[in-house]
Amino acid sequence: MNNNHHTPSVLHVVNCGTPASIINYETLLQMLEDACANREQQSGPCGIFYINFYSSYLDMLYGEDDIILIGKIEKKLTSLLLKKDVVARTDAYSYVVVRNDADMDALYRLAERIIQGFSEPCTLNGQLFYVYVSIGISYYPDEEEDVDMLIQIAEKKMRIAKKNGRNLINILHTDNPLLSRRQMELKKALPAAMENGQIAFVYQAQYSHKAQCFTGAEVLARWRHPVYGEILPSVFIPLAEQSGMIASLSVHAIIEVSKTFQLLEAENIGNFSLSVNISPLFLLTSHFYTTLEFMVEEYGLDRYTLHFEITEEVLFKHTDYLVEILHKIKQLGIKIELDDFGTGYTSVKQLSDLPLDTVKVDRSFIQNIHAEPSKQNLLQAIVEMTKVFDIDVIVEGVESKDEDQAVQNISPLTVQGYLYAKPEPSDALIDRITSIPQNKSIGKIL
Ligand code: G
Ligand code: MN
Repeated sequence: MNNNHHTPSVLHVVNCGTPASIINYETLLQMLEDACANREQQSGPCGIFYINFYSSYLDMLYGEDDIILIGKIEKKLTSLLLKKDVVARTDAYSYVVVRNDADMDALYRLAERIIQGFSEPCTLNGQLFYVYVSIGISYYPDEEEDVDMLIQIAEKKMRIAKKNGRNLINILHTDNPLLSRRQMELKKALPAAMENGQIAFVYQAQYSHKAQCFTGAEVLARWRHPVYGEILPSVFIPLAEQSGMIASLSVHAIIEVSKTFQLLEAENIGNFSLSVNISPLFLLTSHFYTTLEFMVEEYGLDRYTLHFEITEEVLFKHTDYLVEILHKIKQLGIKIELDDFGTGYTSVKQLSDLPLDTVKVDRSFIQNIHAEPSKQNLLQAIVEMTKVFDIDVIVEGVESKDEDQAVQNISPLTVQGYLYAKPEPSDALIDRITSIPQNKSIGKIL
């Protein structure tokens, strides 16, 4: 490779297989080394995942069975990755995956996707068993610039995760010995935190360019921990999901939201939507619907514009059951928003089959959209496609006026992002929306 490189601003390790295909480990190392050497400046870190699979059933496997199981694991793993990801096997049940240009949240989400992907039991020779996943992630260039070291760090983190239990992700620095202890501590503290009000809910207003006022808000959970300070949902939601707390957290959010609806009503603001993120793990439990039905009745939620946000991830796996449950949710008067749209695998067929009201276009499509025609084209295509199915579009993560203008040039969409409002307590939300005359009149019309 010559030295006059005009490499893109991201670490450019690209695999051309479809979807992700497993390559030789030596080749992966070489690709990674070349990419590190040729990198000019970064726009997002690159994540190196060290993934180990484990099952107590492994000890019972002989010859062919071993190969069959590895085949199954690889098929599943590659189906969860993107075409651009690079993946290689390092030993019997371990793999290295390289994901480019992704922020920490996105890396964490990918790790979660992998863990969720392997949460279904596996069958072999008429036996049913679970394969557990331990993941360590190191990231370039923040953590280390040397390829061997990056892989070693990821492996070390994976080992810590594996030692601490099953299906755990370790993304923090290894030199932080409190990491896993802290995760465990948070997991244990979660039930009490919910009871004593440490988990609070904030609201991020959404501005409609068409109505020229705020027409809704997304509800986001925050954990204000007395020792660790603010803990982000990306950290504690997975812990809640792992420890079976997710249903009660969602119930808690819905009850909070019903109180905020009452506050809005008192201010004469009607037709203002509040969107609650619903974890797929809660949605898919057998008690989900009865719990929801009870709450709608108890809190009179059918009077309000309640929305549920579900992630694309969930559609990917359980479509038949989901279509049914989503229809039932809608019959209760709740609208459905598809969150992080564009990052997953939603097909056009799913858009037409599912009773969706809104798609929320992921922030990654909006970042720098004014300077990237390909992103403008994508958004344009999404707007046109969703129109066919009578689905609304909310654009997430608008941070600058340029981005906002570029979005508006395509269509007068509803936008959510720091440019308009940050997540804030309900009283601040109400101050914000009542300061706009149109919002007041919306209330009066109703
Ligand atoms: O995946 P979901 O859409 O539920 O995530 C919403 C998250 O995005 C929240 O944690 C919120 O704080 C964050 N967020 C909202 N608007 C912006 C924005 O304009 N920029 C960035 N970087 N994050 C945002
Ligand atoms: Mn959301």
